[in-house]
Amino acid sequence: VRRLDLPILVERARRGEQLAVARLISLVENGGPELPAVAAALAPLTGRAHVIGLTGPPGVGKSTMTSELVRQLRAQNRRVGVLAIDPSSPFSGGALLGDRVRMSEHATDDGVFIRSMAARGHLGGLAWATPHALRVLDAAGCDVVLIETVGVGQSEVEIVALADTTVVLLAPGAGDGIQAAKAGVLEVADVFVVNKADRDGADQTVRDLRRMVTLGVRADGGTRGAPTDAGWRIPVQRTVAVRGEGMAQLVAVLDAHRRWLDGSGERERRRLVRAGSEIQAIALERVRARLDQVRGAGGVPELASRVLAGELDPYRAADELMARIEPG
Ligand SMILES: Nc1nc2c(ncn2[C@@H]2O[C@H](COP(=O)(O)OP(=O)(O)OP(=O)(O)O)[C@@H](O)[C@H]2O)c(=O)[nH]1
Ligand SMILES: [Mg+2]
Repeated sequence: VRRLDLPILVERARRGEQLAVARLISLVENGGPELPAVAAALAPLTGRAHVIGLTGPPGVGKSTMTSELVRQLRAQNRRVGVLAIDPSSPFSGGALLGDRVRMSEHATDDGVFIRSMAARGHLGGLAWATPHALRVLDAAGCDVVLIETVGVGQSEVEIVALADTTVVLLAPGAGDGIQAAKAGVLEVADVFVVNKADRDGADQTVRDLRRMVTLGVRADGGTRGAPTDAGWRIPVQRTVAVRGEGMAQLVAVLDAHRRWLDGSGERERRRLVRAGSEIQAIALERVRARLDQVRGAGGVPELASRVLAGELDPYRAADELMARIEPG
């Protein structure tokens, strides 16, 4: 992108032009030298979208639900963005193809912006690229942005931390619940959904989750909606996503959470935390790059051989390395 193209591109994206939105997301995803300029151009246009993360074990129905949520939100004439994070896990092989078929009914709707992002090949997963893509969709006037991730590891939990509202999907049966608990996704839930409620054991799973929520099984000191009267009571919604059942109720629950976030100041607090970690990540990346630039005497290989030779301990070596990048 030539320098002068950027304001035009951003203006087109702001008006909701699909091509401009896709182009901006590609730009930020590639992490090129335009990144700071793009971020600067988008910054004044963001902060409106309700970012909803959907996570849960493989096959629980996240993509089906995402598609159903899009349908519901479009019926209310809201502009919707979808980010599907492909974790390149062995579980999701071929899943994206099915998702494309499912999503194809929305493909010609100019009020829906769909993007798949591959986590593979990025150091540290997608954590750094996702906020950029979110800003593009936010600036494009999306009222809601849905992020779908498979809840099987730490990187998914990190991505979920980008959401205003985190929905954890489970299916009937203890196995899924235990799996989710192991992955740590239970602790980040603002809303529980028991999907596949057409299957046996749905009542039991709903009961288990409600009990868990009532007991306040939270690991983070309660700032993410502990079940107090003043806070947010984590709802447990039953759905049959394949039949669209429970979806209107789920949309109402999500809207209620957004209102609670705004009214309680919690949305502001979460956004501050998010902005802080993004600044920190960018700064750390810069420090790392500057450390890498120290070559020859005082560079890492040279310091390492001095540590091996017993001339230096690793702490003194780190001091010497840091001294080389200190300003002045
Ligand atoms: N019986 C039943 N099946 C469902 C329901 N929702 C989704 N499914 C089916 O479950 C399968 C997996 O659904 P997906 O939406 O692809 O699940 P996912 O969580 O996105 O899967 P991954 O992205 O691979 O983790 C599909 O065959 C769906 O048709 C439901 O409410 N009831
Ligand atoms: Mg999926």
